[in-house]
Amino acid sequence: MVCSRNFDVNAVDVTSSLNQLNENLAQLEKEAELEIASAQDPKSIEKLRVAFLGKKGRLSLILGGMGNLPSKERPLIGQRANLIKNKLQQLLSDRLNDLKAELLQDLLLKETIDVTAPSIGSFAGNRHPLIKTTEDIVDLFCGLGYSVAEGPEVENDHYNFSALNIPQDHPARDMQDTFYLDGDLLLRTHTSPVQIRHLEQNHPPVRIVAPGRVYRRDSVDATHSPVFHQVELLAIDQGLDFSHLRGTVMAFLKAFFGDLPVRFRASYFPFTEPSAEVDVKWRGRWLEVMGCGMVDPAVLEGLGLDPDVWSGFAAGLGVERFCMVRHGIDDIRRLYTSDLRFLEQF
Ligand code: 2U9
Repeated sequence: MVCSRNFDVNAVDVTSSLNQLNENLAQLEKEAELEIASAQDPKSIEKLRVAFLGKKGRLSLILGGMGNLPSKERPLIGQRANLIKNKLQQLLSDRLNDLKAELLQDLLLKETIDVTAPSIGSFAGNRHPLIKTTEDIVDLFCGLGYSVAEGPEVENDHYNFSALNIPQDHPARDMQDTFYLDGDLLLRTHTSPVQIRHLEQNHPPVRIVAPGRVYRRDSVDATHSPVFHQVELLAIDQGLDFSHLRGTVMAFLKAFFGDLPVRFRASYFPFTEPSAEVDVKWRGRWLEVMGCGMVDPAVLEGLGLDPDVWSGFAAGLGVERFCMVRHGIDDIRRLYTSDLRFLEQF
């Protein structure tokens, strides 16, 4: 008997190619699912995307085998491949989002601030001893009813010298002693110009204290610096005399140094008459701490104030000296070298 069944060899080939393709796709899907699920970081996700779905990835390789299929079978395989591709893309993207969320969570946990942890201390800055001393001095005068006045550090000849009755040939005007700038500008050698400017704007009675930086052409040594700080005070009223000056200076020195012996020595300044220098007895030695005097009538007249009606007293001190005495500092340069080991002590 002749076998009547027709056996189409080509049909067998097509079926096996189709099966093989479907099997490969199923295998790829399964493996990709497993590997995506076990990826541990975003980099691995990207590697998997390239390995499975990239141009030269496994899906493309499998689809390359579609060439063996008759054209009517291709759309079916193509559709299935697309479904798998979309599914894997979704899985990759979901896993990536999960991993990113986990990373963020880890980071947040790591960066959590334990508000109950003990402090490591604060590194707040400190006021410079010169500033503290200036503030203390100014505060004491404010307690006596004085107000603070300030003015420019770059001055002119009139406010720094002429208005203060300092003659043309006075040594302070010398190039050796004053820092001159262009024209008749200069760096103020004392804060007295502040009081002159204040009196131009304010009619007496006046009680002001003028703190600030001043400049003199001194060479640097243990007690001199070309830049230093002054506090000056000025009181103008009717009926002020030397007893008011003395009482004010004594009250201030007592408040600053405590109960120390104080002496007044006659002296000379062009802007005060009479003038005095004041010493305190500090650790067994007389120490000069300030100068003072009754405002010279020539200065009052220059400001349009009648010396028969108005009188006043003034005083000036160097803050560095006060600061050094108070803290036992032996060299003025220590106050300017910004050495933290020194500054942190105050
Ligand atoms: C006006 C009138 C008078 C200010 C004064 C001193 C005395 C004085 C020195 C102290 C140490 C300067 O830093 S120092 O070298 N100062 O001795 N200063 S009376 O007299 C004035 C100020 C303004 C209108």
